[in-house]
Amino acid sequence: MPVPRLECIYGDEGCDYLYSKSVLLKPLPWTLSLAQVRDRITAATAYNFRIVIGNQYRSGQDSIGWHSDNEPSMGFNPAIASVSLGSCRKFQIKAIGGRPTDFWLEHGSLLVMHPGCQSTHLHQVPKTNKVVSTRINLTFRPHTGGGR
Ligand SMILES: O=C(O)CCC(=O)C(=O)O
Repeated sequence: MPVPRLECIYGDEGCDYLYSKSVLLKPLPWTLSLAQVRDRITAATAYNFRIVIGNQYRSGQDSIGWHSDNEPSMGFNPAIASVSLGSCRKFQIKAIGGRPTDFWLEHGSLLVMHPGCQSTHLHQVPKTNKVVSTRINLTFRPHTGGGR
């Protein structure tokens, strides 16, 4: 089933990422630029990351629906750091069963979802009818190998 965005993955060798029980992403090796961004986020947060998933939202009709990032391969209660580039898009987060809070993720912003967040909250980037050009989002994630 195609997703309404383009996606890619870079990371450590062997850190395959399975999501929705059906989509298997196999990482390309870290590029110098991605490794530099990763290391700056680690220096700022003290979290370590082994993969980065890139999403490209080509227009307002590209999106990601409500979900939590709780794939077993990231281990229990992962910390996830999210960098946004390009167009500003609305990011919504809500406690499970709760009401959403909106954040506007601007070019160059860093959003950190600390351990525990994926167990208690869902997040999404909804579609918009506003004219927006490309946005790229990079989510830096751990990988413990669990579940695969
Ligand atoms: O594009 C974003 O800001 C969120 C991406 C996301 O939720 C994900 O990759 O799981």
